[in-house]
Order: sequence, then structure tokens, then C-alpha cells
Amino acid sequence: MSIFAQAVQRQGYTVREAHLEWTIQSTARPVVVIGAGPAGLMTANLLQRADVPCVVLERGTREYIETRPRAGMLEDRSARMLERHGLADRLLTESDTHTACEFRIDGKAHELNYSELSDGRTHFVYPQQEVVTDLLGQYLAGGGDIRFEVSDVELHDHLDEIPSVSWTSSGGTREQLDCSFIAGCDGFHGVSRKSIPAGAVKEFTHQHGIGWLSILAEAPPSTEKVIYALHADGFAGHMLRSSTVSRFYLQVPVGENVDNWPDEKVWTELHKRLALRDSDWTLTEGKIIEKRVLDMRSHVVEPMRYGRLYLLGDAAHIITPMGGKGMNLALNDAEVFADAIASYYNHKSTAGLDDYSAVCLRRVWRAQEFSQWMVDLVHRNEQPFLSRLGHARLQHLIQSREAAASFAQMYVGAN
Ligand code: RFL
Repeated sequence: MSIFAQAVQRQGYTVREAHLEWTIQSTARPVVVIGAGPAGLMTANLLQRADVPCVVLERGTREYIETRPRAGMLEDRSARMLERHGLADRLLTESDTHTACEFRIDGKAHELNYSELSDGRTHFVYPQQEVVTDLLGQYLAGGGDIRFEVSDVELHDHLDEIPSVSWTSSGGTREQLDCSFIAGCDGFHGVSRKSIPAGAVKEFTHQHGIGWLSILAEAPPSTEKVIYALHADGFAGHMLRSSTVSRFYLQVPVGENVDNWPDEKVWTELHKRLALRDSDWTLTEGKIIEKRVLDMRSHVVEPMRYGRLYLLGDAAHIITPMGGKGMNLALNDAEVFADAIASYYNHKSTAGLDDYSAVCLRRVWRAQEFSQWMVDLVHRNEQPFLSRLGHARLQHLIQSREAAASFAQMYVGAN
């Protein structure tokens, strides 16, 4: 008999724990997951595997979430997590693994083999939309309940034993569902975080004072390794996505208008900032399919819960794309949360739910520190003194095996 069925059978039985109090009856209600990105779909799959009923509400269409390009690199740890839960079949057969990155300083290349320095761990180059496609496919194959194209989602009674969520369905009907818990996985701009009353949680924000022009192009990679280039005019990055698509970044002033960057200027600037001296390396151009300006910022919500609402992924924290941590943190939150819920359903223990925020935040703050450190490492700073410090730090990273090993562990997600 499933845990769900057992819970239904035991309706009315009261469980009292140190920090939470509710009747087991509430476990017969589903967990409502808001948002079908990596955090939401990972949560939904893990709850499904633990026989915990759940309903996913997604604002976009299936096509939208399966084609939305964002992250491209999975840490070793995340890939192993997906594998552990039987969710990595396509990832392990179709992704490229990467073992090294390259820093270009004033036209000279310096390779850093992070795999050698982290017991052979690798990155998996596997675009976020593929992760989402796989997670959605598995969830649906298991009979999962997901509602696409919902709008006007509202959260009610977060602090009560029976919270609920209401929304307008794709057909225009207003619906409402009582639930046991709400997993807010709807990103930074979603409704979950905003539904928490002002002052009920702490929010930490940092503007890094740096803008990025982010470009996605139908251009085969011109490199086998991610390139971080420091140039007098600012940072340029060449990221890997697939054999036909690459992502590039150019440091630009904060608040830069994307209209100031016609395609021709983008390529001229990338050629210049990524150029190597004394080398015949060239950059392959392609059709630009996405161009947007990102202002580098970080944000953390503490604690990552309010009553029976738990925040996961970008809803709880955003981090600069530098270091490639955002999607990996989202997957980690999902595993910690789903474990806690399964433990509540299976063992009537609230310990995991009580610890959820503290456990996730340890990793979140460590990642924020790493990302900030990398931002300082490779960007031109308006203050020449700080630019020189970044240079000194990078020289140390290149010359010291100990410094490189410490970077490698964090970069590849060794633990
Ligand atoms: P997502 O992926 O934003 O998914 C949220 C989902 O919620 C839906 N939604 C709603 N649904 C119902 N009602 C509402 N009111 C809703 N509001 C929103 C949305 O439609 C969407 O489907 O959040 P999640 O799951 O927390 O995942 C976080 C990651 O997407 C994010 O951290 C990464 O993309 C960050 N990131 C990277 N992370 C990495 O680990 N490695 C990388 O290489 C990497 N590269 C990147 C990145 C982010 C970037 N951008 C766009 C900021 C590169 C870029 C350019």
C-alpha cells in the first residue's frame, strides 16, 4: 500500500513534534509545487518516487519550458544526484564531459585542469532545457500531475495547518486546492517569495556593479574548454552549450541598452577580447539567437521558508552566472526538500523540514562567496587598484597548485 493510501487510512491521527504540529490527515493532501524549472521538476520527481502526492503548476507551456535556454553546465555532484535517482540516462549518454577551463590574460592562454585536481571529477555540458525535458518526461511517465499555462496563482494561509493555492486554469476556470505544503519553485520573479509578508524573512541583496551582454549564437564552439578572458576593455567569456550552439558573455556597463550592441559590434568585440597572441586560434561566428543584458546581482532569502511555504532554487536565492552554480543549487534544494517531506510522510519526522533552510543555506552562501570571488577575478574594475588585485589573484591561481586545487573542488562541485 502506498504511503499516500496509508495516510488516507490513518486520517485523524495526531502527531506532535517539537517545532511543527499537525494531523497526519494533512499528509493526504498533495504538496503543491509552483514552477516547472529544474527545482520544481526535480522536487516533483523525487516526491513521486517517495509516493507523496503532488501537483505542479506552471505558468508557461510545455514547449516554453522545454526550449528555454539558460544554464549549460552541470556540476559533477548534480549529475551524480540525478544518476542516483535514475534520472540521468540521457545526460550520461549524450552530454559532453569537461575537465579543464582556460584563462586568457592579455592574449596569453593558461589552462587549468580542474579534473586532475579533484580526483577526476568533471563538468557535464548539458543545457538546462534538456535537464527540464528529461525531468518532465520522467514525471509524466510516472503519471505525474502538471497543469500548464496557469495564471494568477495565489497562495493562502501559509501559517495554517491547511494552506491552499488558487489559480486560473488554461481554460479560464478559477481553481483552488488545499495542500499539505507549498514548494515555491517559481524563480525570483514568481509569486511565492512575493507572497511572504514584508519583514517576515530577511533578504540579502548585492549588486556587483557589473553588466553582462549575454549572447546565444548558432555557432559551433571555437574551443574545447570554457574560456574566461581578461582584457583591458573588460571580461569576455566563451561558454559551451552543444556542437551547434555557444554562449558568450561581454562585460558592459550596468544598465547598458542592448540596442547599443548590433550583431556586428558583438562579434568585433568578442574577436578582440578573446584574441590570442602568437596563435592561429580563431572565433567561429554564427547567427545570434538571443541577446540580453544581465546586471550581476545576488539575492538570498533567510530562512527559505515561511510557515508551510518552502522556497527552492531561484525563488530563494539568485547568484551571478559566474561559476555556473544556480541550477545546481536549485537541484540541491529539491533533494533536501523532498528528503524532508518523505521523512515526514514515512517516519512522521519534522526534523528534515526544520533543518531544510539551514542545510540549503550553507551551500548557498558558499556558492555566493565563490561566485563573487570569480567575478572579482576576471572583470575589469573601474577602480584600477581593485583590477590589479584581481590580476594578482589570478596569477596566484595559475602559479599555485594548492590555490588551483581549492578552486577545482569548488568549481566542479566536488562535494
Ligand atoms: P526557473 O528555471 O526560473 O524556473 C521557474 C519556473 O517557474 C515558472 N513560473 C511560474 N509558474 C507558475 N506561476 C507563476 N507565477 C510563475 N512564475 C514563474 C517559470 O515559467 C519557470 O518555468 O527556476 P529554478 O527551477 O529555481 O532554476 C534555477 C535556474 O534556472 C537558474 O539558477 C540557472 O539558469 C542559473 N544559470 C546557471 N546555472 C548553472 O548551474 N550553470 C550555468 O551554467 C548557468 N548559466 C544561468 C546561466 C542563468 C542565466 N540567466 C538567464 C540568468 C546562464 C544565464 C544566462
